[in-house]
Amino acid sequence: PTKIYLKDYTPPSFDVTKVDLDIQLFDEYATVYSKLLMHRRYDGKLVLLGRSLELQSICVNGKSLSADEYTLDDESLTLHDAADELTIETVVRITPQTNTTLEGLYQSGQGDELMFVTQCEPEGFRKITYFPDRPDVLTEYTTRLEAPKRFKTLLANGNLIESGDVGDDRHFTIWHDPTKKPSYLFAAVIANLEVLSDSYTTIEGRDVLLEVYASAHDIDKCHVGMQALKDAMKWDEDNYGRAYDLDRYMIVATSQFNMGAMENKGLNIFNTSCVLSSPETTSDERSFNVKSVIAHEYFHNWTGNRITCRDWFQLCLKEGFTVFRDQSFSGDFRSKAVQRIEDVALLRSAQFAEDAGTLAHPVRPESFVEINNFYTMTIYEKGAEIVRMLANLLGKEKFRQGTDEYFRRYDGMAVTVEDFLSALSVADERVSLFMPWYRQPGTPVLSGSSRIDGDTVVVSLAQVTRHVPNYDAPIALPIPVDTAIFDSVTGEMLASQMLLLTKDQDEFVFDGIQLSDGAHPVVSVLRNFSAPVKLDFNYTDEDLARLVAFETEGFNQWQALQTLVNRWLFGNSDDAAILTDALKTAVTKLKDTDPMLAARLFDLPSEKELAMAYDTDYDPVAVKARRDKLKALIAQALSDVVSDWYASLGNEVYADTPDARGRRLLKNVLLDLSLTAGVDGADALAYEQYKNASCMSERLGALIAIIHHNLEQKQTFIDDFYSRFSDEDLVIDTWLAAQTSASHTSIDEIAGLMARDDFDWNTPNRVRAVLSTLAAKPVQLWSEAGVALCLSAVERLDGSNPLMAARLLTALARWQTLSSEPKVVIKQKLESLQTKAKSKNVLEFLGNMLNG
Ligand code: B3K
Ligand code: ZN
Repeated sequence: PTKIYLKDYTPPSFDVTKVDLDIQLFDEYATVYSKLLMHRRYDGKLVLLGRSLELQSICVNGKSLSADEYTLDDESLTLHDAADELTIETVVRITPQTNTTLEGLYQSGQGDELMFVTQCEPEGFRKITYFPDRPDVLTEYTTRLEAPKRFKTLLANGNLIESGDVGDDRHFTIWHDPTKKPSYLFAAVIANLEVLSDSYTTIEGRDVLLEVYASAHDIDKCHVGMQALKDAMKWDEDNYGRAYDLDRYMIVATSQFNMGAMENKGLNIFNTSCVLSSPETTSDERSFNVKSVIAHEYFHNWTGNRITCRDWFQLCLKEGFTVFRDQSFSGDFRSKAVQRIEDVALLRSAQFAEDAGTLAHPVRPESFVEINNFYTMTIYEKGAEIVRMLANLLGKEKFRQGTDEYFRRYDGMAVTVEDFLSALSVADERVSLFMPWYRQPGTPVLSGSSRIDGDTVVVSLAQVTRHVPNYDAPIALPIPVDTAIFDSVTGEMLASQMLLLTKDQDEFVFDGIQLSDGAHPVVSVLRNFSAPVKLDFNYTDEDLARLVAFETEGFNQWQALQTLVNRWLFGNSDDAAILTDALKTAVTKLKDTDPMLAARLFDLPSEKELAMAYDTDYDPVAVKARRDKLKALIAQALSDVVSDWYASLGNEVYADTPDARGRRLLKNVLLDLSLTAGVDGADALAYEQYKNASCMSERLGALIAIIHHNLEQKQTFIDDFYSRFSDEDLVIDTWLAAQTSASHTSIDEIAGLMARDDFDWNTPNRVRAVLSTLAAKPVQLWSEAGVALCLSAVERLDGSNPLMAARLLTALARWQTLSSEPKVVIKQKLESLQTKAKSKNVLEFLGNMLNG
């Protein structure tokens, strides 16, 4: 497969000033008429991109072209002699009914819920019509949709300008989008949906019609999403001064979708899993995720749509910034510390793994084979961390000054990461130091120590980043290290400062530290996880326990405990008293004031995250055993209080507040611990919680506990859950995941779940419910049968949905860290897949995995 390089970027030779589209849907195909007004900007050929299109006719300036006037291949249509101004009209036939790739225009759902939707980012528009399908070609779109009347919903971007009948059985709508946009933001929906409507008046006084479209069965699950949309609109006005710019904002829910959602201009298309929510069917975690994703897609309207990417190498320009924005938004709607804890836990378990494996790449890559393979944790989450470092370094006001400048300068343009940094530098010139963060792969390791000298505290810091093969030798990055000093006796904070390490190593001095009698300074570094690095600091265990007790910043309070946990997991001692005492004291204090943070204090790093510690001879069974042992020790140490704590949380009437969500989470954690400790009557508590559940979080928490602890009545509850929710696809996904996730569920049993009639390979949510859950269970995943199951799924999906196939394959990216015996077997399996796979997506990853 051919690689393309950032350094080869050239601007498009033609602009498209306007495009008129007419998409006519029939039972077995669709016909797409397109009229492009094009205008030459530079010398060069006129190339339109197209894939899987059947060209029926082409006219230039009203004259039909003969075959020798253009060249056609699988990917493009090239005009031999293009004038400087021209109108190109094409007619193509496509077959959305058989398009299983979920890119371009495709069929989703079945029966009453059958619909046709588009997914164009990054290169799906070329599967609809011939077009210069690249993000730096911005165009004004008018779209006519025509379909049988049984599809009552016909939507496209922008404003509805006309609708009517075509004969007795068919009808049409015409939409005009006044904002110029890249083709990847085009969207169309042909469906039979209900709509939930509302309105929002922007700070600029524009009345916006808000619509969420879903099937009749799901329309009552759209209220959480609608509220999230209104909250996001207000938040972007308050925090970034950004108001919405059209008269209409639509969200459409669809059940077959490759990712979470898509920010098409004025017409977002959402995976049902990221928009539907009701207390009975949706856990608190999923419901909060709905809010974050709705906000994310809304925020793209400014960071992505109005200011877009010049080329796909700049993907982090829109994704990193938008993730940072949605994280900040979400943190304003619950405990900020918990928000940060979750974001960091994801970064560590998924992005650090990427950076440590064969698929490591920079936040702004310099080459790729298949751009769809680069919608990664690195681009999104590490991209967000870079923006966060800048935001923290600049402080609220200066960061706002910088983003205002960014929006002022580049509105309506397709730009680069350099442009972004250059706008922010207006507020603080240190911004430009951060460019290497975008270029250099690998996670820096920050090590440090502190020492005291009279009333002076000296903090020494040093950094090192692994040399990722095929990249330049790593250089020192600017690392902001938010640091505070506490008095070990009183717990009082004596000093705090954002240090900026810009060299390989450096020392930072805090003068005039006034300690109380007999006290020593307790240094707390990397507060709020101020940089995406691995930290190794010379804390004593006793000082970590002190930080658990008195660190005022919730993230580092949690982190202090996590550091004790990690030390225990990688140490030889069986004594966990210092850790369990600190945990018990902190939870006692927090469980009433911040129950969600209290619940998170019980976190143990996931098995996947622990795997990161091994570059060779990784033994998943030993890692899991050590982790299970710690969990048992914690449960034992708290067994005298867990039942009381659980009881004190009582049975509440359902409420959707951060506090109530926190108490539900804490209840589930305590239930799990009671079962781990073997507390008398814990089984009965689980059964009771299931039966009396006021909402999905309580019911699912109980179900998971019942399954994971293999309780006697397990099957009864599994069956009950299934029959209660058999017509709720998303809940059945959860049901499959709950069973797959138990450590005692074998690969055979997992294969059994995949052999069920309702297991549908064309529905990514269903496939992920099982296989992404398996990916989080290293012991089974890395068994010979686990690898075989995973690779057979990749092979099967390689033809029908290469995006999903490649995504599943990433679960095996760190295969080289295993010991030599399994490695030999896996290598053979990967090589054998390499001879059979067809898609660029899978082949690019296999190439990296085998040679990287
Ligand atoms: N921009 C889309 C992702 C498109 C992925 C294409 N394979 C969703 C988002 O990040 O908001
Ligand atoms: Zn995004």
